[in-house]
Amino acid sequence: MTDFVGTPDMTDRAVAIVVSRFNEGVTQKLVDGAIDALTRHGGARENIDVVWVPGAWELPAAARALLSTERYDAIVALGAVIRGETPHFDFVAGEASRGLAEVAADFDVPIGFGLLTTDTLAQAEARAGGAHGNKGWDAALAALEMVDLFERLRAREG
Ligand code: INI
Repeated sequence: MTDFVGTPDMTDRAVAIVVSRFNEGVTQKLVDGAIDALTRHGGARENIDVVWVPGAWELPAAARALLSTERYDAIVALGAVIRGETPHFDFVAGEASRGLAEVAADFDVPIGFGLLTTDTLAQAEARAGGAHGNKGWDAALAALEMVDLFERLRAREG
């Protein structure tokens, strides 16, 4: 039996953070958390690009455009969809999530999922550096772990 587990390590790797401006007070904190996670795990700032889009709906298209450049080992997708502020919450949150999963599968590149979907602004703030941690940090770390895991699995194949 062999266990495979990735170790988050951004040394010599490039990551793009794609983030929505909608609810920017929250999403900027997610970006701060993601950058902190990446740099604490060996990431050089020049290997981190931060790409802003209008809202969560635009995240999958931007992720696809970024991965088409073949410059990145992983993407970290960040946003905040808050139910109280929109009648089309389910469409925006659902399609953004589905779209990101589809892009990750199409390109075989990890996409860390840091899209908050909450009922209230307070719940989103609690997950962006508040009582419930920082989901930007978590998404960045998950993306790095998956990059390393994929590399280990490919090395095993070869
Ligand atoms: N986008 C978000 O990222 N969060 C939201 O809460 C939100 N609300 O409330 O509507 C939201 N809407 C904008 C959407 O993502 C698109 O940017 C817009 O429809 C233009 O395509």
